[in-house]
Amino acid sequence: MQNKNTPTFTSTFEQEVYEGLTAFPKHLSSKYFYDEVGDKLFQDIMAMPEYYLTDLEFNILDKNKAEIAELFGGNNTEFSLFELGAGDGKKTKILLRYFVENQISFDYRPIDISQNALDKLEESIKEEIPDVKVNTLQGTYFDTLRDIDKVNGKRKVILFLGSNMGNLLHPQAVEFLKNMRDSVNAGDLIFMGLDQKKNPQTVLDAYNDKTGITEAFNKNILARINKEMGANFDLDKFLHWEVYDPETGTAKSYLVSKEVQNIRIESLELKIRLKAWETIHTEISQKYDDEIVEWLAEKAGLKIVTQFSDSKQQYKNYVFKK
Ligand code: AVJ
Repeated sequence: MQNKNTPTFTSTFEQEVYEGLTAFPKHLSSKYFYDEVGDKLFQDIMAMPEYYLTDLEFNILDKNKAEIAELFGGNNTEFSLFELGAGDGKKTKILLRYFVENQISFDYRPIDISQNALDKLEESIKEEIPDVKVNTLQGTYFDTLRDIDKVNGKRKVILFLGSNMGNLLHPQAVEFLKNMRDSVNAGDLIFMGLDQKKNPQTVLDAYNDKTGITEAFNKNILARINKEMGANFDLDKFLHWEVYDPETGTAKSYLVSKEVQNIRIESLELKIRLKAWETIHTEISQKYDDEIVEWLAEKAGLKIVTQFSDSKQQYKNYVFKK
């Protein structure tokens, strides 16, 4: 509902910023971390020693590529490999390369909201693994997932790597998995990376690096609001604050205002006041265990086919079917 004080929004980003910053407590969605600067910062995060997730998943894929290839279809079943939010495809390329070298029949269909990211990915695959048939699909996961259902014939395998589902609260994750379930047929597979509960210090360090890369990443949402909505956030007046609850497995990121601040957001015609030490919640990064994953899968009507893990069970790739 719109009253005379709410401006007309020109994007969901604007609408969600308005709603999040006029709510109590304040919040902003981590999906808005990612513009060109944010993408670059996330690349830097993946390269940090503290951010263990990327290396663990890379090694799990590398170690198990033969078994994964067999599971996806081997030399008998032709399949389409879809990927949600492929990024630079560094991890996926391990599989793509192995599939090509072993004459496995498949095509690769990365899905991303950013056409620019897809173009870069396609170009790099054409250069590094030219034998891969690539078809990029631009759009949001959910809309595109629905479109996936229109692709008939071949078996569908959906990749969702990097513990990206961890940005969702459990009820949202169940909705997400239900959407996945609705976009696959019997015999199709969903291959998903989910970071596991572990030493809480290890988790905390991954989201609180001393070099300040994660801090810059978290604050990039304010930088975007400054740039795109004519706001005047002073990034230095916020602390990057990370907490991890080892009971629930939820890591939460905040921006904490170090002093009283009056902020103007021009295109929203909005003025907000932050008290000293007031928080803006920006992200959750959920850590899982088998019980949580089994519960989520069950609620979404999915079955766990198998799982792959590192030797210390710090990260897992689960395979689901309908
Ligand atoms: C891309 C959502 C998996 O939550 O671990 C990295 C994003 N945030 N450092 C994560 C992120 C802070 C990342 N995901």
